[in-house]
Amino acid sequence: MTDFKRYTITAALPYANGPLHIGHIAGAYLPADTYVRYLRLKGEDVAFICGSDEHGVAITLGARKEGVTPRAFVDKYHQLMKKAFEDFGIAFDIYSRTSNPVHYETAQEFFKTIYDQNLFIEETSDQYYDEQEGIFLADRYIIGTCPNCGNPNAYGDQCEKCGTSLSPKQLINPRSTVSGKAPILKPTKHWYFPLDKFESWLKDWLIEGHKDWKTNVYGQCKSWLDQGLQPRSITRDLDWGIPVPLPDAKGKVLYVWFDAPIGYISATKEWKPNDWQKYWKDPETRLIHFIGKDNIVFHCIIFPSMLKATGEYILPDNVPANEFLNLEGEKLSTSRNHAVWLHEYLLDLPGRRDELRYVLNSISPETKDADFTWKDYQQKVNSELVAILGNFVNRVMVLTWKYFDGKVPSEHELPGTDERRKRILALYNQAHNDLNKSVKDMADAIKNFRFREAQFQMMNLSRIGNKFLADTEPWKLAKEDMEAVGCILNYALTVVGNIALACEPFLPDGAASIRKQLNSELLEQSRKKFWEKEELVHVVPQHHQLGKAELLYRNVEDADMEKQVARLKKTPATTSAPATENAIKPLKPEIVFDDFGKLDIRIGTVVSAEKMEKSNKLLKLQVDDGFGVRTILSGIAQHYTPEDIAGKQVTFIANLAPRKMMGTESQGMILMAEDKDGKLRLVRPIDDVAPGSQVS
Ligand code: B3M
Ligand code: ZN
Repeated sequence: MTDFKRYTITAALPYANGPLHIGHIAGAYLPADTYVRYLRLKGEDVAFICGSDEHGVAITLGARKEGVTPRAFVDKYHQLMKKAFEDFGIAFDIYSRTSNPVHYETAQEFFKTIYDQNLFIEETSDQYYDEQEGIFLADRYIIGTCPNCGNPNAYGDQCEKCGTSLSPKQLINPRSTVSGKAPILKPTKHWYFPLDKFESWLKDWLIEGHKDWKTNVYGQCKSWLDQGLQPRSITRDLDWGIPVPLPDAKGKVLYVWFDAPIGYISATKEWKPNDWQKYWKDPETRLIHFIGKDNIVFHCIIFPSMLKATGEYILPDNVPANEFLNLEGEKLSTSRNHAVWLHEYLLDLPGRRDELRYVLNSISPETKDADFTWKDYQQKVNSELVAILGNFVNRVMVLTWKYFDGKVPSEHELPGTDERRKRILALYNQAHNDLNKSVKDMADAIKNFRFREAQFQMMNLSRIGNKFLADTEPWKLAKEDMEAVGCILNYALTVVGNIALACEPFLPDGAASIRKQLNSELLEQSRKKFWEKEELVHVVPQHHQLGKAELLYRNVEDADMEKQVARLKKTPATTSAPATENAIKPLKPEIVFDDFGKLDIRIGTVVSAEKMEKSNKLLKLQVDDGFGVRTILSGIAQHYTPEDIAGKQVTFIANLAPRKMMGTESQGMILMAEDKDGKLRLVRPIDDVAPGSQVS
């Protein structure tokens, strides 16, 4: 990694059209916050920027639904989100909003800078217009049938079912979402940003220059660029938004996706009015955008082109976008109230912020969509946070109080050569090596935006600590060798101190509690050294008086979880599910032919099938693959009996790395189609073919 002088870290500006839920947190804010905490601990100069996105049709439509003005609407949700972020402890340097005057100025200036270079295309064209309401119908004001997948309720800017980005004219049978009427066409003037002119530059900068980006991000960008870019309209006929700063543009405002990312810059200005430029204009500043996957093109293609067009700003060095989080096996949905709302969580489960951070980090949708369940939450808290980390810290504290009145025992080499002491020394050496390795791995994972892995390595410190105690058994030595007990606990306290340092980016409340218990100023002083050297540091001086032991984490009770699950089942009376939602999953990002070519898909004949012992999901199949018979385990026991499937032809992936499940190796994967109600059905040829036939 190149050395940078400072960091500008942004997290997507959430629309001020509803409260925050755990999907938002897992997607952008928690990874950003964890990363920023890490940078600050290292002593880096960081600007951590966010704010509410208050423009666009998401706002005007929401306000209309609630029967209030857009201004009142964004005021309400801005306050709600700001407070929830604060209460949850997301440590932004500033949480601004795009209706601020400084943002209006900044966005208009930005527009003018590009306009003055004659880059925009000005064009009058026919656009859909709702005669009854007297408004032009852009983006979400218009719905119709998606030309790509046939979804009858695709929006004018995007089909949410297949993910295709659309323009209103592509919709079949368009109608206004306001009046429900079919629109007429009416001429109107707009300004277009010539994305096509940036295509070859983007190929150089992004496709050639940023192969280091996450594959989900890089792949989406590549597929956009492969399809070729077109000019994009950056203005709208709306009465809510930032006026286009030109004399002949009455009634026109900037398109929300033009102004919103500029909001990062305006927020920085608001934070540091006299010193903001270095965070945006100095090439030694590293700009990183944390976002969810639905914002990738805007942050990787459109905004960088806008920045480039001005010639004044630095470009993002990385955009570690996350995939989506589901809840209890279903898509999170605001309209169906299928969500865990952050402000409600904080009210219902007070004093438990670390738990949510921990669970969301450990299932972070970094490479694929992930699922949050309350059962898993309880399990992770009780058997990991409480039983591993909390338990280790507590044991060490309690033992030190018991044997040494809470004073750190003397620090000395363990003298003597008898077998027992030699064994303790060997265990100490082993633990020390393992701990240092975990610290290194943790830091490496953070640097590469792999927070799941990083948190796992952080937890390893407690795992290793627990093992060290279990192996050395200081409580058994207490009668005969107090010197050895002292050595063991002295080292265990060092581990506790280093855990306090290591867990700060992930579990800030737990870290504060350990600091209080250890009561050592050295902890604060060693922070930077720990994160710079990425190895254990000296943190608890001998004879130092510890604070009182307190429990770090508490078990989550069944009753707490039941209450949360019951909450989910309640659908609010005011809203009903819109017609656009159904069980068909959105299309995955486009792939190239080579990606497909890597799969070896074949037809085989099931020679025999049986239930796997002790599993109610798996069937064990013997499949004739043309070369011989291979064993494939398939999770279809609830959908087919062994008799149903024996003798049938199946489609399977023949070159998937073998995987062991319940002690048996599975040599491939049977392909299934999942019905709307979750039922699995075999995929197989209409006519029998020879076993081993390749599917292409
Ligand atoms: N408000 C979209 C979203 O919330 C949008 C992000 C803007 S980031 C500049 O998904
Ligand atoms: Zn579609």
